[in-house]
Amino acid sequence: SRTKMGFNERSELLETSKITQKIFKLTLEKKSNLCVAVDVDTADKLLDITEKVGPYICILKTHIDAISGVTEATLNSLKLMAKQYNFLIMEDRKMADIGNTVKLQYNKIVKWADLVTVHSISGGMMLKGLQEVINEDKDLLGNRGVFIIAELSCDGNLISQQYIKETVKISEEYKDIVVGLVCQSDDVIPSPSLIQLTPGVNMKNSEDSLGQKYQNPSDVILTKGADIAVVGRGIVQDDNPAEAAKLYKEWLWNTYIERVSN
Ligand code: 6AU
Repeated sequence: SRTKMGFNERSELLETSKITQKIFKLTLEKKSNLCVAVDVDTADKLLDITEKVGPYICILKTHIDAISGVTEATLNSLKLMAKQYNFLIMEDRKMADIGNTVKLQYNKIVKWADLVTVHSISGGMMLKGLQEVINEDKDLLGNRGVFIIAELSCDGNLISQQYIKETVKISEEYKDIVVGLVCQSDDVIPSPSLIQLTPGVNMKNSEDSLGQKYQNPSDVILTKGADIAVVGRGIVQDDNPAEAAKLYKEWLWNTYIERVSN
């Protein structure tokens, strides 16, 4: 099964896309399957936290539209740090409009973010819009990818089993740009060539006041089947984000090693 296979073996599958291979390779080089959600409110904090967690992560996840004072220079610094510390940048925009609108939005994001999240609510034509943006520039081909939201971690969300099934179908139709699914259970991902990204991870809390549900790193890798785990406030709001990132990174990676060696 997918969860028993190592990232090495999965990256060598014929159907694994170039950008997915790049992610697998990076996790193995850094021994990190930690994605940090830098959910802060100013550009200064974004760069400060990124500098601290950079060495421990495979993906830096942003909600850039929630951050004040972000300029071209901020994005350039972010890109420089991504190079320096060897991680990818994902803008968690959760795009959800018609193909043409998504294309306009993505034209801006594609310049600085390696990865982007989308909802599948609009169907396959939205993915086609993104594909067109990527195909227009040969430097982007193989260097850009999409995670599709198949499940949400919060209480009361409206996603149904049917919606999940249809989402999985779309992910298989656009394999050259879809690197994986954002989901909460180990039976959603249809193929070992796709990556399971799972948020809702915290060592100290089991929920927040707005319906977010948390599990610890072991549970999320072993029970939920996450390949890469997303940690936000558990790291960003810690007194020592670098130390916290290191702790999460080691716990998550050791659990992944345990999972694939049994
Ligand atoms: O660890 P937290 O709760 O501070 O942050 C979790 C991060 C946030 C959410 O926008 C995001 O993960 N997220 C997502 C993603 C990654 O798409 C999906 C989901 O179901 N739940 C969730 O929390 O930046």
